[in-house]
Amino acid sequence: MRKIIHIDCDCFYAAVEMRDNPELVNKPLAIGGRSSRRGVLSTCNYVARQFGLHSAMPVHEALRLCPDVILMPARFDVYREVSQHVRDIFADYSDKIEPLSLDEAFIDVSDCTLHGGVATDIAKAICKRIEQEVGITASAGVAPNKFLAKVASDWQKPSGITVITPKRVEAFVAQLPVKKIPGVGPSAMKKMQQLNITYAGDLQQLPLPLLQQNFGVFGERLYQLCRGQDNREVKTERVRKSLSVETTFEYDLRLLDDLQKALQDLLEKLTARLAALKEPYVINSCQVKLKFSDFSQTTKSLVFGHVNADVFTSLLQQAFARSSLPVRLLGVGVSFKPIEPFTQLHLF
Ligand code: TTP
Ligand code: MG
Repeated sequence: MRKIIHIDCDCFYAAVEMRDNPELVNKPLAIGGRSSRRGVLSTCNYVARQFGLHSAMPVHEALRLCPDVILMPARFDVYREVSQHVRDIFADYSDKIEPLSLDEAFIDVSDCTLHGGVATDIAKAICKRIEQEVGITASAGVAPNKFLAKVASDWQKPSGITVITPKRVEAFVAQLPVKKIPGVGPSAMKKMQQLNITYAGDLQQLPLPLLQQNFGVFGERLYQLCRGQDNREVKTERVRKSLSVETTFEYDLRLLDDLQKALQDLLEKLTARLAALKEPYVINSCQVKLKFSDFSQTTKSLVFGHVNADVFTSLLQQAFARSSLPVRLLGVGVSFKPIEPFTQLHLF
């Protein structure tokens, strides 16, 4: 029995904009729109959703429903960076992580021993850390498989954690509207209506051949999904190219001394994370990242093959000298050399 967590950040692009400009928090906000070529919203915050706005809505319709909506252009570079930060948090709990997009991922925590191995507590910890360390909120689904975990993360958005224990699976799918099943689009929904089917529980009454007759190859999958069954593994990402850890301080730090203390903690964490890596690696370079109180950031790196405190201290000093502002975030990381088959032989 697997323990799968699906995490999906709440109104992701809009959440990042609200984080960086808190004045937007209680106002209707949409991303995309005028600036995007297709003239549709990428997403909008939950205030805007109360007016009926949603992703992929044409701008003119959004403005008709909510004339006061604030339209902002997307800042993909920032979203990618935030996404990486969220993924770095996941990596503390498992190395079986399958990102589906910038703001969502499956995490297989079957082997995680943190929080007593209790998947619900791990999900709570992850969501709390995303809020505290990244400054946005996420929702989580906890279940014995990917299908149920994904449906669950959407169940109580925003900031909701929904748990479907193995015991609850049967009752959960009985009342699960079929339109919530991934893959059931408008044409499948039309068929469902013709067959008088509303819930996954209704679908269970149909024998496999009838499902195949009505839904083609998707029929067999539906047969499993409506019973809450899904055997798919969490597929981990390709080759890892880098590893980093960072921390956002409760109060911005002004003194190099204080940063150096924080650096030692981070290096310990980095070393532990490296030691826990299952795949072989060769370090190519070391990097220090600083984010200042105005959110500007700088990185300083050096081609060097080990995690060495003196090297990181020197990188920190050079990065710190680049600004007179206090520091809100410190990060340390290493990048890996691609491993040739020949080198790999030696490592194994
Ligand atoms: P979603 O997770 O689908 O949406 P969301 O995070 O904005 O809101 P929710 O709280 O419901 O999860 O998508 C993640 C991001 O992907 C979203 O912030 C913007 C982008 N996106 C688009 O650009 N176009 C789209 O049609 C959708 C659905 C998302
Ligand atoms: Mg989302």
